[in-house]
Amino acid sequence: MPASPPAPTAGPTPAPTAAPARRSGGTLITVAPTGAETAKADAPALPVTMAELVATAQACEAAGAGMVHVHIRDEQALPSLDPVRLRDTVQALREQTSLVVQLSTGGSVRDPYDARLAVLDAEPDSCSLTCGTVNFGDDVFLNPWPFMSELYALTQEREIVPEFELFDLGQVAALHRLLDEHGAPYGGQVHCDLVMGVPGGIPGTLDALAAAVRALPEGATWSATGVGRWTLPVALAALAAGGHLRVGMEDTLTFTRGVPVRDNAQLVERAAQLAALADRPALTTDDARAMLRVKDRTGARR
Ligand code: KMH
Ligand code: ZN
Repeated sequence: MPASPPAPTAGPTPAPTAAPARRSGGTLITVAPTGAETAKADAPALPVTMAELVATAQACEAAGAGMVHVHIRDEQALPSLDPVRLRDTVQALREQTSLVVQLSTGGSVRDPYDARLAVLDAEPDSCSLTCGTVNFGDDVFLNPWPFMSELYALTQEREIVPEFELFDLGQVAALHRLLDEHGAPYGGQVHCDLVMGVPGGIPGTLDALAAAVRALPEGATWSATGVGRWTLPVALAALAAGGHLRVGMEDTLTFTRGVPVRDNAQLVERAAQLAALADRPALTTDDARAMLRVKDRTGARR
């Protein structure tokens, strides 16, 4: 657990500065293949072993993914933040794919803060950083200011690019506070992911997406993720607004109404098709690295 909370400050009220991103350029497709919420028994295609995760990542890279957002599981396929397993996972993904490797620091709603901070010891290219506490179905996903603040400072120290996960509009204000108090992220590019449609968070509507995008810091890049039935509406709205896409079995298990997802690559293939239709085809992994300005860890790659 990080140090006790500082005295509340008034905090800067963010002016809505970010114009919707231009429609030019390609589309970063991030795949979130596993998550922490779904049981393997309920979704047999969910990648839970290292071999399954690497095979999924390879198939998703071939289908157009540029980055992989990783949650790992233990021997019983339960969510895990085991440090050795995390490090081995990063290494395996680096050796066997070219994807930008992003580790989740959100973990599951039951993971303690110290284990979530220790995720950075595995030296990923990127990590998720959720900008506030949010109701999460019947649970609460805890991200109090001291934790966020400590995690952000650690990303700067370790030269890891954070992806700011925004589950609600108020979290955009907390993102501005992070940037105001700690400065720019490693690499200088602020990259966000709007996670829309979580029960308790921001809905996956066009109005909500537009409001969130308007409030982002100037120059920020962003992707959007629609959970469950919000997957397609959010993807289409994000492309229309110049954003990037995150898809995967972490966020949806249904391909179309009543039809279960075959596997993660199927979701990436569809995202790549939508991006191509929008005349913003999927970015290569090299382009994804350049866009996110991740550290060159070539020495640690193949
Ligand atoms: N599993 C959720 C409680 C993240 O990866 O950073 C949190 C989550 C966000 O998935
Ligand atoms: Zn996640």
